[in-house]
Amino acid sequence: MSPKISLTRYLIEKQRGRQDVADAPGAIPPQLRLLLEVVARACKSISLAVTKGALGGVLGAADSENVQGEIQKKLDIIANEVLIEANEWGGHLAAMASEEMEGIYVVPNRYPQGEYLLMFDPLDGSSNIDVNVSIGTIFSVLLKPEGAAVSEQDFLQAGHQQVAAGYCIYGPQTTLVLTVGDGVAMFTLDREQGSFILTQENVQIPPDTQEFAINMSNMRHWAPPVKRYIAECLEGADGPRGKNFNMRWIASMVADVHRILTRGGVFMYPWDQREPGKPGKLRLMYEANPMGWLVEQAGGAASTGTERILDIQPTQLHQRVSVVLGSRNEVAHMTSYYEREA
Ligand code: AHM
Ligand code: MG
Repeated sequence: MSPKISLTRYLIEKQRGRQDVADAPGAIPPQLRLLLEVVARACKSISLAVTKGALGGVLGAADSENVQGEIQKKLDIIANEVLIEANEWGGHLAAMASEEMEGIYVVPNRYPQGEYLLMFDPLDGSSNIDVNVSIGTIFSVLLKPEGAAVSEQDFLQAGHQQVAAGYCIYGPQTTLVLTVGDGVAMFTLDREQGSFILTQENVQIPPDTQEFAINMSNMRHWAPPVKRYIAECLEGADGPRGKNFNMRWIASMVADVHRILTRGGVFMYPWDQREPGKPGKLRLMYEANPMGWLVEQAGGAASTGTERILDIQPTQLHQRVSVVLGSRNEVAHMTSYYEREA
C-alpha cells in the first residue's frame, strides 16, 4: 500500500524542488509553505466550528453588516477571526484583507513582518450556513511588492500574479483544494489523525460539459448573451446545441466550483440589471481570482464574458466582477455570445 501523503509532506516536497532545480515550476519558498500550513490549520478550526452547528452556538446572524452592506452571520465573523489569529504572528505575512473587513489588516508591530499578502473570503456561501449545506473558505496569496510600508495599493495585483490560491470546502467531507501554479491538488481532512491527506493530484476539468450553474431566478435581469445561452441550453436536444443540459445551483461558489473541478460544468454569476452600476455580485479578489486560477490550473477557463478574469487590473479591494468559469469549451461557447453582441 502506498504511504499516505499529508499536506505537510506535500508542501515540504514542493519546497525541496526549489533546491534541486532553479525555477522549477511549483517550487515554493519556506515562508509560503509555512503560510499554507497555517491557512490549512485555520481551516481545520473553522471546520470544527461549522460541524458543531447549533451545539456550538455558531448559527444565526450577528448584529452587524460587512463593508458590502450584507448582514454578517456569526460564522462569518468567527471564521474571519480564526484566520487572522492563526496568521498574524508567524512572520510570513505583511498584511491580510478579507471580504468581511473594510480595510486591510496589517500585521501588528509586535510580530515580525513577512513578504506575503493573504486575502480571503472566510466563509463563502453564508446563506447556506444555517441550512446545513456545504460552505467554504476561499484564499489567495500574493507577494508584497518591494519598497515602502504595506498599503492597500499592494493588494491591487492582477490574478495572474497570485503565488498560491485555494479553498477549503466544509461539506460531507472537509477538503482543501490548492494550487501553487503547477496544477491542482485535493486533500481530505482525516478527522481521526487531524491532518489533511492528499486524495487527488493533477485535477483536470473535462473540456466539454452538459451541466450549467446559474441562479435562474435572475433570468429577467440578465444581459442578452446570457439569456440566449441559457435559452439554448434549455432547448436541449431539440435546440441548436443538440444535447440536453442538466442544472445545479448550490449558492455556495465553493461547492459549485468543487463540483466543476470534480466532473466539469460551467458556473456563471454574470452582471445583471438589478444593480446596473455593479459589474457583478462576486468579488474579484476573494472569489473570482482564486477560483479562476484553480480552474485554469485544472485545464478550464475563467472569464467575465468579455475578458480573462486573471488579466483584470484591480482598482479596489472589494471590487466585484462578472464570472463565467469551468469546462473550457463551454466557457468559450458561452463567451462567444458576448462577442457576437459586441
Ligand atoms: P457570500 O460570500 O456572501 O457567501 O456570497 C457569495 C455567494 C457565492 O458563494 C454564491 O455563488 C452566490 O453568493 C450565491 O448568490 P445568490 O444567493 O444570489 O444565488
Ligand atoms: Mg463569498
